[in-house]
Amino acid sequence: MVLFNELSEDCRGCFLTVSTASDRIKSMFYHAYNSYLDNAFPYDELRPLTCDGQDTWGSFSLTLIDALDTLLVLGNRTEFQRVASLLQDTVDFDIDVNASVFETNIRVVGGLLSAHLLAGRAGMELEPGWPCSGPLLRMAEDAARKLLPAFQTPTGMPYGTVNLLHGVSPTETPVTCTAGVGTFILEFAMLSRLTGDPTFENAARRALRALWKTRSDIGLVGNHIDILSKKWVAQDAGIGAGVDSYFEYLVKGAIMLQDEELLNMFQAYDQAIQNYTRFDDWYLWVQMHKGTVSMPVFQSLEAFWPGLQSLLGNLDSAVRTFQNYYSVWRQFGGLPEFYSIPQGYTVDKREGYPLRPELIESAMYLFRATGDHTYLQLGFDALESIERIAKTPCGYASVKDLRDHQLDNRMESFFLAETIKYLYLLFDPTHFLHGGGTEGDGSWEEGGDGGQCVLGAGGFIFNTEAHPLDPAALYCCSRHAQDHQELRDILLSLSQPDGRSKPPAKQTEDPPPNPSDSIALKPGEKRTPPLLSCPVQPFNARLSIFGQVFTDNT
Ligand code: DMJ
Repeated sequence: MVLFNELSEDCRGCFLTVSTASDRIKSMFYHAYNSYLDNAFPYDELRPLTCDGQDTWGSFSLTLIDALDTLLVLGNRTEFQRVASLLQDTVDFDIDVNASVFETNIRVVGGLLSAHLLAGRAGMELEPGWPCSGPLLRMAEDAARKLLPAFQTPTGMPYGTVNLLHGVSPTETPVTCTAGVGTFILEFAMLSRLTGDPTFENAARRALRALWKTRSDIGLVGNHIDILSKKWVAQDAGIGAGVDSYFEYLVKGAIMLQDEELLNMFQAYDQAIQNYTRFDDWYLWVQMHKGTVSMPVFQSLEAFWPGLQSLLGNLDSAVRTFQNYYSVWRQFGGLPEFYSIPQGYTVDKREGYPLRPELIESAMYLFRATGDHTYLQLGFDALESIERIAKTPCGYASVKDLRDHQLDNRMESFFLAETIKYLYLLFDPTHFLHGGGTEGDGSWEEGGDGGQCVLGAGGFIFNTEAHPLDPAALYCCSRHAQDHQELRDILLSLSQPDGRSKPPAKQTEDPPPNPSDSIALKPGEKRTPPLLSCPVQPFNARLSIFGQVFTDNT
């Protein structure tokens, strides 16, 4: 919670509002959540105007899966426990449903993985060996396995849709959006490291590398690609719809996995994006081969970009871009899906605001990085607008048109997974998800086979559906640690001057290495700098972390 003495003079008048913001956000959550449970469960989504439910992205009680970790974020451990058990009893992925590979991954696999990793903190009874095993992990793995047939293509780039029972339909279109190819590495790498099955991470990496090779001579990617022929079908390059989370996952994948390859990819893209698409701190759409402007439009999905830039330390431009986007919010009391920059107005048939989180997400990162109360103000504005425009007796409805406040009969699951979560976290800068461990609430747990790792002691990485993943979990499971040791042995043997290989480690005698062993120097061994390093920073600067503190030592 933000304290009174932390507020600037001009914001002290709003102290009362600040102090009650968290309560208001909780009420918002429970109004939406209880309405879903009472009227829509087990359907995917609540229809807030007719007060009933509908299946949308599958048929797996999507809103409940997506909302599960938000319950814990708001401190409701008992309901988290109840729902985690309920989902185990009721959700079945063996269903004859055509599902979006992308949406199922970010909402279902991401939601279950995150809940699995938070289960200890939520007071659930843990299986021996957690987090390397557990019922929610098995569910996440089960769901992800249903997606794997989509990746079995000659290029490694996935189809956009898969039937959960029968695999990819022979008549399935090979055209996938860019984000649909490149938004898997966070969930799939975590899943591989926890389960010991490298298939998921390999599939995600293969798709990323294939996509990278298709960039144009000027370094841009388009919007939709034929994953069989590798031809770009939609050649608009930008940072919004169809592309957004591809860039997000390169940055967050680089941070979570300490992966230089992903960071290099993003930095090359970022240079091209800044050169060709950025004008006055807006980002336009351009033709991917020529760099000529194809659409001078800002899309609400692009509003994640200032937050992402802040993770890289590009604060000045992030702040200026946020101001542009916030001016649009103030003009309409929400972000229209499309906004024509030259006309300063909405675009025909794109006047809606389906309660998206992106601007609030950026505000959360930028408040953490700067402490500037502008970002809290955006939080107040969002709270007021959503209550005033979108609240119905039965939940919150997507705004069909921000000009006249007509509503749509839909409440997307990301409203509970993301919008409310980021809003809550914006007003609670000491929440464990911002830093955790001794600097946060002092609570962390040991996990892994034989208690090999410490969870919850550092920062979390949010997947694109705002499901927090604990990077420490990557090093918990011996099946992964053992692979790591074997790889290390091979590399060491290759580096022997006479090419002699060392005998492989005897597994019966050599237990899997403790993660901390892997960074201990052996006699005569020389320390090489890590690819990415995070020097210690005062807690307040931690979120800019990833920005100011992340240094590329290569
Ligand atoms: C969410 O499902 C995710 O944030 C995704 O990356 C983009 N669209 C919605 C929220 O707007």
